[in-house]
Amino acid sequence: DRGKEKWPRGDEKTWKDAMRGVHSELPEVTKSIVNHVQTSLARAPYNLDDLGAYQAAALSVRDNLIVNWNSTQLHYTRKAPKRAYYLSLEFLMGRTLSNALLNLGLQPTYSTSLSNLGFALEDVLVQERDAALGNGGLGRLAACYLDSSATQELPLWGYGLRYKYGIFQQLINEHDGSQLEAPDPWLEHQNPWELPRLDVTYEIRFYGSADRWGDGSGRAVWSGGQEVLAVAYDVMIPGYGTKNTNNLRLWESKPKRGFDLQSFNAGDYERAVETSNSAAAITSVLYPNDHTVFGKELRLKQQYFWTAASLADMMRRFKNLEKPISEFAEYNAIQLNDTHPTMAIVELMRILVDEEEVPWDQAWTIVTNTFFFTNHTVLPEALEKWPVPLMTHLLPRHMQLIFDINMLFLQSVEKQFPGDRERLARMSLIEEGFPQSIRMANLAVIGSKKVNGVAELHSDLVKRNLFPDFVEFYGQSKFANVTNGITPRRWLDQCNPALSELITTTLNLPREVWLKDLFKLEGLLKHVDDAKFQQRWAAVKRQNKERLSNFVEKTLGITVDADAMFDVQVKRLHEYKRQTLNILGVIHRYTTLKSMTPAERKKVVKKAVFFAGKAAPGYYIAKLTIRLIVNVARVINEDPDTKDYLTLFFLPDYSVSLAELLIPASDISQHISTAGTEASGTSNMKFCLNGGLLVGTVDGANIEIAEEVGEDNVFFFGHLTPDVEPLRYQHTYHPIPVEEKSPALAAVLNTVSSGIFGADGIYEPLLNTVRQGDFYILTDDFDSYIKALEMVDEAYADRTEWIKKSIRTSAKMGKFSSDRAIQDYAQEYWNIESTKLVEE
Ligand code: B1H
Repeated sequence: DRGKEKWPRGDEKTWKDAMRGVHSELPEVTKSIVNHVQTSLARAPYNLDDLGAYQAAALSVRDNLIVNWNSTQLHYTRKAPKRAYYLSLEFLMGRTLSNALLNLGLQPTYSTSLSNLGFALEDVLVQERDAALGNGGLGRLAACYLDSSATQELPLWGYGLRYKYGIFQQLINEHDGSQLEAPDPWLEHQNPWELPRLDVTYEIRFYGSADRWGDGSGRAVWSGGQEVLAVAYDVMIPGYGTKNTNNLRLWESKPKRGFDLQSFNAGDYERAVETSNSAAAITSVLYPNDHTVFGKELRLKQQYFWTAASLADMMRRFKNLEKPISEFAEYNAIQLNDTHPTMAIVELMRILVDEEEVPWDQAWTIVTNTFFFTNHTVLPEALEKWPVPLMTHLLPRHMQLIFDINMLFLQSVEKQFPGDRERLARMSLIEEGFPQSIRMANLAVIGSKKVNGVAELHSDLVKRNLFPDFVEFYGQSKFANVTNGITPRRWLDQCNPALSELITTTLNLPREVWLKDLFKLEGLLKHVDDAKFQQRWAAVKRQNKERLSNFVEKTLGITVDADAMFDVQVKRLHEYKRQTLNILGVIHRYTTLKSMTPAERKKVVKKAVFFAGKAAPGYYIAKLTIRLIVNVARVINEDPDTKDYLTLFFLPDYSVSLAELLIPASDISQHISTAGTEASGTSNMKFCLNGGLLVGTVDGANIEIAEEVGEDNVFFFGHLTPDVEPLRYQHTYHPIPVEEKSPALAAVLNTVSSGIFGADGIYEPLLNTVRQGDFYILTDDFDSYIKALEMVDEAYADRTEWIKKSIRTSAKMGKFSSDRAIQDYAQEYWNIESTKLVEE
């Protein structure tokens, strides 16, 4: 409604002075915002709404970023340090304006200026759409690493794709509670944070034929086929408390000019238009299948298009240094974010061997000194394998190179382990079958200098279960660990300003200090017994719970009691993450409450349970889980016997912005994957940093969190990783009925089957994943899960003890800053150094 108010919305004199240019007393920022309203937006200040105010403020902030960005790039060019490149198919950036304001130290200025013009900064900030070019943890990790490397003044660029459509928007069908997907046209209202570089383009070839020189050099000529243009868009990445502003370069595909001429000349207009559509299709949409790969041609096209453009760009930059090609790896380190960019290894070989005429062995040495590979999952369905016929058709020269790389590699294996044919078959880049396929993980391992997992346990499993042969072949030292991290700028200061303020006053340190050195949080420990501080700490949590309650009331129309314990599980829907275990636990709590007398119920801790997360559009079981959650919520929230004690919410369309609202409001969050399946998890770190406690399995980074905060501050349950395989074996070959293993769980399954959350057996396929096979061992973990939740209730009943746990947890999160993680990569892997932009 405020948007419809007539001009002047703020202080009339401020607007008029700014417009007339009689404004010596006005802050520059006010002038700049008004100027952008009038010129860039071509709008009169009359009827300017919050969206207009956002756009003008963003453009004005962008002016500052551009200056810093330009100086930083010039500084890097002049200094010519070794650079690192982070190749990721996903960058889940979220909103930018609030982050840019924080990093530039301009938040107070813009807040005042906007307020003089009649706008509240917080209303303006929420106008921005999330940049959601990612699925989940892997993409958000890339975004946190960009923030940290700019903050640490490291010469690092990100390379990705500029998808026209990011992750789909999730809607919930009002009728049956199921997930619906809608496109995410995030670029609809122009994106002020990117700089189109229409002059930075590369031609990327597909198809055609590859002819070997036949001189024994291994060289070939690749020609014909189809060429597509890659156009650069640069996203500015400001560091916190520094002028250094790094770059994220995203490629957009478009048809090459004259590319369709042949078809036009042949009079086949329709075909010409069709091909040009197919060029644009490459960067049209982000694949929404977190953890699952399908071997689609378009996905391989995306991967090659992106890695080829990025390498061409790096090569051009390197050539400007006028160094011999043999020094490539002394100036460039390339981090592969999972196997998705593995084609970069082959493409660099192609450039070196075919174009630069570097002898094969020397080229391979350069390649294996340039690349570093991070694995993010041990789930077999996420291990990329491309069919040989597809690769041969789409990238014939690369297929030859892969065969050559493989042959030489297997020869070296044979030399070390003579006559071990099974070993050769396991280690080969080619998996036999009909058709044969290419094991991208094996290629990433042999083409990289180092391989790392993302938490201690995970890195161990990578060595033991994924690549044991390669560990034997190369030795232990090629395989290492870098535990993931999160940026405390977004995940504390921005999303929880009240807590940030309290920490600053309590530590008696400028926030610039502890936000750059998160270990400083340990200083909170000496205040843990201070009753005043405890009260303030609790008040901040309470305020954040109310903020979330207001949001839920606005979006779902249901009121939430902020006195209740807020229990949150938010992440992609996946069987291994076991949202099913959680919802079955909720039903157990519900039936238990139902069986109590009113007097007994009054003694139970009140609880509000929140779920959010997207399911891959083709993942039937995950979608069925959402449906169950939504329909259980509809029953529970209406039940007069229980609704004062237990409520349940599925918040649609989980996003970075929604996480920023949910995480600070959580008392307890759930990270309950089957042991050994969640590589790290990063939201666990975010919840703890914001003073939420954690109930979880002994998995991923949960383990290291417990090491930091002490096991008495974490609610662990469930079987350990070494138990899982034998239990699965038992489920397959000697199944024990659920009724015997866990009568409580059997009762819950029967409740769902009885139809009170929807009849006609719609949930049977989901229930059967537990009753039969039970790959994720819910029956084995259910009882200890329920016990852990009882312990949570007990602990929560003692408010003071709980608050102390909360303070202790937050105080020990230093290790999980992405600043620590990125320093680890910079020093132990990339060998790059900070280079501060100094004022001219
Ligand atoms: C993670 C993925 C992933 N691991 C394939 N693997 C994808 C794999 O579209 N694809 O093909 C997309 C994503 N994502 C996550 O990475 C892990 O599950 C988390 O445990 C981890 O915290 C995160 C960051 O390392």
